[in-house]
Parts: sequence; structure tokens; C-alpha cells
Amino acid sequence: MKDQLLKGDIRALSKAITLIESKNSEHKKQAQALLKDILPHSGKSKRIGISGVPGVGKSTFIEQLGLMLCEQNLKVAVLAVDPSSPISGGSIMGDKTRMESLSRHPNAFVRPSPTSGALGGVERKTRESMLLCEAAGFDIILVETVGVGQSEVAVSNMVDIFSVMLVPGAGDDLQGIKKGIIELADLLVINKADGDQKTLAEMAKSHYQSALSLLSHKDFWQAQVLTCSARDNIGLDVYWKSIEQWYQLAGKDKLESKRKNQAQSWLKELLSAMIEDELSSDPSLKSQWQSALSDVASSKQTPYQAANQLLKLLRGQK
Ligand SMILES: Nc1nc2c(ncn2[C@@H]2O[C@H](COP(=O)(O)OP(=O)(O)OP(=O)(O)O)[C@@H](O)[C@H]2O)c(=O)[nH]1
Ligand SMILES: [Mg+2]
Repeated sequence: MKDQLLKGDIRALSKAITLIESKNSEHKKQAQALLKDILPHSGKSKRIGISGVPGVGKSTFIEQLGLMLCEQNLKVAVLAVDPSSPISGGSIMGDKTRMESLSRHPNAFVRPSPTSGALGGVERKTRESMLLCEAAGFDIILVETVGVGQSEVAVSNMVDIFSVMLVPGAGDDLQGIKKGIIELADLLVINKADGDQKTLAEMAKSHYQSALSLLSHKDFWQAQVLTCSARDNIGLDVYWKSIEQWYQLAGKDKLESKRKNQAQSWLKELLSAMIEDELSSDPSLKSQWQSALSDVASSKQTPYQAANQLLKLLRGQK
């Protein structure tokens, strides 16, 4: 599968992503072995995140942008992080993530969000799928996520550039978005700047520009505000110019150091999630994990004391 994948075979890529998403332990092993093999061939793409509340126009935007880039002979992969909870059922982004014209383009690969699992699991699968797409020779990876808190933070930690899409006139413009999300954004894109909404979009743009000017500069890049109409395909070229400008300003060194930091924080997050998983699922540790949880809840132990004890247990297990 590796050789086919490196040649850019889309079927091999699809199969490899299916392996990564599988719950079967044999598949999991195969997936990790494959990832290890292809890792040296990853890292060559531009990684772009696009988030925004449901209905803001993310899929329309990504489809138009994707088609524009495919026409320039670039290979574009689209991945999605849909944090729908298995409890509420169904996906938030639904069928609209299919992007039919883009999917049919020979230079494009569109993969919907993994359907199950907690955000952590979906996040891991998306990160790993991204590596596979890179090994398969995709120049650009677009990651769509719906604007509901956690998933935005997760996506901003796996991409080079994080864009947040907004629509004009959604109540008080500055309340339409949490400050935290503005801080994550490298690009704010006000979509649906067409028809009656055009003036509102320009007003929103200056609101956001002044809001952003109150925030401190990010290293080498000051977040930009753009308007566009994904429906009418207006402003997408300007958006892409900003992306290219970002890569130019970042240069090889800053890009590498950003990705290094992301990989290291991902390792740290994974490690603590795996430790928790081990404690809560291992039959011989489970009961101590449960008592630690109740002890800290009833103030019988401090979390520090409980963590120390659990760590001792884990060490003893070796
Ligand atoms: N007027 C106008 N409508 C748009 C524009 N972009 C998208 N829409 C419409 O807005 C609706 C939602 O578009 P989507 O692209 O599905 O939005 P989304 O953000 O992907 O939505 P979710 O995947 O559900 O989170 C659709 O009816 C689009 O036709 C635009 O630029 N202008
Ligand atoms: Mg969508």
C-alpha cells in the first residue's frame, strides 16, 4: 500500500485513511506501521484550517477555493473535523461536506470527517490522514471544522494557518465571535459579502479590524480581515494571496518551528490521554482510578497526592 500511496494513488490513500479510522486492533497496527513508513515523505503541503459556525459557508468556500487551486494544477485534499457527539447523534456538518464538483476533480481528494469517537479521536485521525495526504503528494490540505469551541482549538493546532469565517450582521458583529477564537485566527474571512449584505460586510470588516488592532501582534504576522462571496466566487483569489504572503513571511525556519511545537504539544496531549485511558480501562488499575476520582471529589486526597499514587501504580506495572 505504501508504494501506491507514495505514487499518489487515490484508492490507496482512501484505504489507508480507512485503516487509520478502524477500531480493529489488527488494522490499528497496520495503520501505525504505514504511518511510520510514510512519515519521512510528509510535511510538504500547505496546511490550512477553515472554521466557522454552521451555515457560514465553509463548504461552499472550500469547494470554490479548491477548484480554483486545482485549476492551477495544484493537488488539493479536503479533510473535516466534525465534533458531533455520539450522544446527540448525527453529524453537524452533514452531507454538505461532500463538495460534489470538487470531489469529481482529478486533482482533488475530499474526505468527510471520521464519523465516530470523541473529539480527541477525530483529531488524531485527521492529523494522521493529513500526513497520508502529504505523502500522496497533495500540495494543499484544507481542514474544515465547525465553530463550536474545542474543535477549533484542535484544528488550529494542526494547521499552519487558521482562518475563521464569519457572516455580516449576525447580531452584534463583535459578539458573533468569542474573543478566544479571534485570537486563534490568522485570517478572518467575512463571507456572503454579496447582494444586500455587501455594505454590512464592509462594516463588519472595519469592526473586526479595530477589534484585532487591540490584540497583540503574533510574532511575524498580524491577523488580516477579508471579505468574500464564496457563492459568487469573489475575493477567493485575495484570500489565497494572503495565504501565500503568510508562507513567504514565515519562511522555512518559522514554519518548521511552528510545526515542531505542534508535534510536541500533540505528543504531550496524547500521552496524558493515553495514561488516563490505561488507568480507566486496565482491569487491575480501574478500581484505583475510580477511588482516586472519588477521593479528590470528596477532598480525601489532593489531586497531587492521588496522581502520585497512580503514577506509582503504573510504574509497578512495568
Ligand atoms: N449569499 C451567499 N450565500 C452563501 C455564500 N456561501 C454560502 N452560502 C449559502 O449558505 C448556506 C450554507 O453554506 P455551506 O457552505 O453549506 O455552509 P457551512 O459553513 O459549510 O455549513 P456547515 O457545514 O453546516 O457547518 C448554503 O445555502 C449556501 O448556498 C455566499 O457567499 N453568499
Ligand atoms: Mg460544511
